[in-house]
Parts: sequence; structure tokens; C-alpha cells
Amino acid sequence: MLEKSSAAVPKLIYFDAIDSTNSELLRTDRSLLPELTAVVSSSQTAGRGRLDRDWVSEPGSSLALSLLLRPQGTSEQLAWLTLMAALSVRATLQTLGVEGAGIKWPNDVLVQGKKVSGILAQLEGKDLILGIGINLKPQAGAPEHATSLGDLGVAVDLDSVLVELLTQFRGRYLRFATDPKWAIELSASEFRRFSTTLGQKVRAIYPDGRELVGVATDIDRLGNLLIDDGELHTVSAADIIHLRN
Ligand code: BT5
Repeated sequence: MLEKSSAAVPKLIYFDAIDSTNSELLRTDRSLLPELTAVVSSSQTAGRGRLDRDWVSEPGSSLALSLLLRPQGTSEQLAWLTLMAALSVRATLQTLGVEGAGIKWPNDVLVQGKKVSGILAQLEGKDLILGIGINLKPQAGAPEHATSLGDLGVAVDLDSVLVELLTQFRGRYLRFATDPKWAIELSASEFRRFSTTLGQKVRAIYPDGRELVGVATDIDRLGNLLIDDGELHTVSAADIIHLRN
């Protein structure tokens, strides 16, 4: 089971079904687990998105991964790990033959405007639980704005997607562990290249419900989105809606 992927990380724990791979790593005694332990499931009964939203992962149709990280960077640099995960998913999709995948700031991977992957990072003490969901096949319960590898004409088994994703992420993470500034510079330029958000007119909805409409111009060195509505605003946490220009 998952032979290729098991060789790509120090430890891989697989479930056919679980409530949520992030929850599993959060409740487990992690002291005995090596960094880059991967908890993987091919379905979740209570998959979670940000702000306690649901993440749909139906049996046989999705990949749910949570990685245990113990990053050394400053808390400000840690925001980059979400972006690095999104960049890793994008590169994985490209390798598997999916054309035109892009990143919607901060944590969605979209193809043709539809969401194929989402990322949820949770900090617990010094441990960072990095959750990544990828839709492998169409799912009855997924929202209309979801897509999957199957919808995009790419039929690929879980192990092949996972080993590529782990390899892509590990490369970026090891670079981050060795030289965070350099890793961030490279990720920023990769993000600028593959972002679907930059240059767009967007509506940012803050967690408290306030809204801002303007043009997303760039990201700063902390991974924040810069939005220009006549004045330049720095946005660290918000849902972004792409508007027509
Ligand atoms: C996310 O949140 O996109 C983060 C998703 C993280 C899932 C992984 S799977 C492994 C690990 N274990 C977990 O329990 N979670 C992580 P957010 O940006 O808040 O988006 C959530 C929204 O995406 C929902 O409100 C739906 O509108 C939409 N959605 C739900 N399931 C989807 C799916 N399978 N594909 C595309 N969109 C989906």
C-alpha cells in the first residue's frame, strides 16, 4: 500500500477512512513521530477547511494528507508554508499533465477557475500540521465550483499523486529549513508567476465581515496580499473573490 509514497517520507500512516487527517495528527502523541510524518486517508467523514468550514473527501475520490512539521522560521515566515504547499500542489498537477493550474491567494489551487485543492495549516505549540486535500475524482457532495483530476481528464492513482506531492513539498521545505529567506524569495517569484489573483480586481472579505474592493497588486515578504483601492492595503487573512475587471 502506497509503496512509492512511503519511501518519500520518514513515516507514513494510512487510513482508508478517518474523520480528518489534521484532527488525527492534532490528537496523537506527536512526541514520538519524526518530522515530515505523513497521515494519509482516501476519505474523510469530517474534513475541515478554514474557519471550521467543511472539506468534502468522499471514499475513493480524494486524497487527504496531513504533514507534521517542526519549522524553525519566525512565526511571520510560517505563513509561507501554506503558499509553499499550494505551489507544491500546482507543480504536482503540472507534472501529472494538468495544464493551467494556478494559485488563488492564499491557499486554493484552481484549474479553469474551479477549486481542485485546498490547504489548512494549524499551529499547535511548535508543531505545524499542514493539511492538503486534492480531488482525484468527481464527488457528489462537492460544491459546484470544485473540480478534480478526473474531471480534467487525468486518471491517476493515489500513490502516484502523493509521491509527487511529497517530493515537491519536501524540496521546498528543506530549502526553507536551510535558508528561509532564500526559500521565500524563490516562492514569491513562483507565486507571482502562477498566481491567478495578482493583477485581478478582487473583493477581500475579512474574518470580521468587513470588505475591501480593489486590485491585487503583489504579495509582500510576509506573504500578505497587497490590494490597491486608491490606497495600498496589506491583507494577511481574508477570503478573496475574483471580480470581473
Ligand atoms: C480549504 O479551506 O480549502 C482547506 C481544505 C483543507 C483540506 C485538507 S484535507 C487534509 C486535511 N484534513 C482536513 O480535515 N483538512 C485538510 P477553505 O479555503 O476554507 O475552503 C473550504 C470551502 O471549499 C468550503 O466551504 C467549500 O465551499 C469548498 N469545498 C469543500 N470541499 C471541497 C472540495 N472537495 N473541492 C473543492 N472545494 C471544496
